[in-house]
Amino acid sequence: MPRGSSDVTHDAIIIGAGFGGLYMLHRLRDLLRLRVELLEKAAGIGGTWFWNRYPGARSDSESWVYNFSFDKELMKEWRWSERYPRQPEILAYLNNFAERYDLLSSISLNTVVVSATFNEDESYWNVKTEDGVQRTCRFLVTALGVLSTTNLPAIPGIENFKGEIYHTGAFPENVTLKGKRVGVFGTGSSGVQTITAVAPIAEHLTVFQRTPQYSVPAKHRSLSDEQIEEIISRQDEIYDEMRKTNLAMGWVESNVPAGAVSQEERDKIYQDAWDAGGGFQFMFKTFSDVGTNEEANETAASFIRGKIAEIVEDPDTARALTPTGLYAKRPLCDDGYYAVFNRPNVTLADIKTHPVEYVSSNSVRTVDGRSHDLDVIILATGFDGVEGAYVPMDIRGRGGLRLNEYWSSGPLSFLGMAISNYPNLFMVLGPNSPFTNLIPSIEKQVEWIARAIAVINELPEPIMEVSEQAQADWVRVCDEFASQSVFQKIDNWFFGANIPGKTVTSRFYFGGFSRYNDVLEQVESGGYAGFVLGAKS
Ligand code: FAD
Ligand code: NA7
Repeated sequence: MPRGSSDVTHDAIIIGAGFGGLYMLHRLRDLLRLRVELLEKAAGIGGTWFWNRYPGARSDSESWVYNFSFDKELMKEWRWSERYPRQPEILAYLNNFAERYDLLSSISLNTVVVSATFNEDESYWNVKTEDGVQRTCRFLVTALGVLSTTNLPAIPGIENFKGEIYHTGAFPENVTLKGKRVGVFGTGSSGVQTITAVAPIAEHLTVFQRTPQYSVPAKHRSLSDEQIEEIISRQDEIYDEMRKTNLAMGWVESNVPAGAVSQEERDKIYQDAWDAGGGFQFMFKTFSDVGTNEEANETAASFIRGKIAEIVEDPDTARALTPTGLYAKRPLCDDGYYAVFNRPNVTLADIKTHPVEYVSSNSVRTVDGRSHDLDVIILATGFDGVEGAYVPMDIRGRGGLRLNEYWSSGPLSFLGMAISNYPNLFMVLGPNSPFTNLIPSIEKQVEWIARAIAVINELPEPIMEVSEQAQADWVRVCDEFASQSVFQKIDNWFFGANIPGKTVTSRFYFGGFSRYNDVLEQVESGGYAGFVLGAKS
């Protein structure tokens, strides 16, 4: 039993029941034997995979690396049915995980955390929920997700719309779109998946496109029993190899620059990647510098542009669908996205050229005088990413310092897990966490935090806080890696550029999974270098 535990209602409180929070609960409750409660605002567990029930929703990390690797038995037992798992299957996986470890008994659903205040005299956190209940804890772990606050943009007159209206990131169950006139705003990853799935069932689909996207085939396929057995037999190998990579995707990134081969050879490599499927593979497994060098990037971009011209039959539609700039948004993959626009029941409304004039009770009118009659509007307009879920919460650290103020020029963290002035607060996937397939990074962080908490609990004064210097150094490292990436050269949610008024700055560590793990090990083996341990102030 940790010292001081009798003074507080809980040893630890975790917020968020996605991959991060669920695993954290298991580590702290079952391995460290702490008194823990997990608070989740949704009516069910699953995080992203609870909320994103839109048609076509799935991961584009491959299923066999989009799961927990710490439980080798579970990895052998769970049989993913497809290469890229669909939302219901990921949700089923997480429900199974929660049942396996009896996690639900320690989770309070429909519980929104509204504030958390650090008591400096007694070194505990006071956590308040919307229903007015207060809990106190030594350790507060936020696992709020990087994509859990929906972006509802100001589309003129949208409040007039009398039909159904949904955001992909808060999509209800059992929505019927068959035979309806559906409009989709947004052509990012969620939009492309939604559009491709809705086109065959809607009476009519109108796609309101602001920025055209580069997308490559996903090449979805189901996994045969033999393939599943083969993957299971190679799990250790896959995860060992993953530790040497940047993206933790379960394959090795290319180390050959695009300029090192002839155009003929280059096009063959792009064609092979197009045939094999996968957005991240197309950007990172083909050549080493598509994500960093503008000339190399253009070779990939022009290859995709050529494909759009081949696929889309109507030249005006093809032109409107073709991006002209860098291939530098999150790489997308799809199930026949561009071909959707050859269907007679699909219209592309290019709202960059002809913006929305207003939305009426049953239609969207654009400035070229066209009126698009709709029964349903789907907003695939993205998220207030990374720290977006922290904003509505009133989190106060030392001296009552409000996190929203502390982060007013952009979020600060050390390793994406700790914030100076906020002792004993740990974040899973906080700002400036690694840009990877996220489950391996979540696992690393959860395990690191759990070991840190075990160490803190042995201290005479059980408290740990990162220094401002270590935090500033980490932010600088993140800035340096980001400046090498093409992602920073266009408007991107990774940097906060999708939300009007949000500070555009680094929000991910682009130094890679392997290097990140090395840093975590160094900090830990160096006695938590960069942290102050056991000092109240
Ligand atoms: P989340 O799953 O987002 O869980 C956070 C939880 O915190 C939510 O349930 C939320 O309700 C809760 N919460 C937030 N604020 C409060 C509060 N104040 N009080 C109580 N509860 C609160 N990642 C990949 O690596 N590969 C992919 O292919 C991929 N595909 C994606 C596709 C979509 C459509 C989306 C939206 C995301 C995708 N992601 C992908 C990212 C995905 O979010 C992560 O992989 C992972 O699921 C995040 O888990 P998490 O536990 O960190 O957060
Ligand atoms: P994204 O990638 O942020 O995409 C949002 C889309 O919505 C994008 O096409 C935006 O156009 C569009 N958008 C945003 N605001 C508007 C308005 N006001 N009008 C029209 N269109 C708008 O979000 P996703 O959900 O697709 O993907 C986020 C992550 O979730 C993704 O990386 C995956 O990991 C899963 P823009 O490009 O800004 O012009």
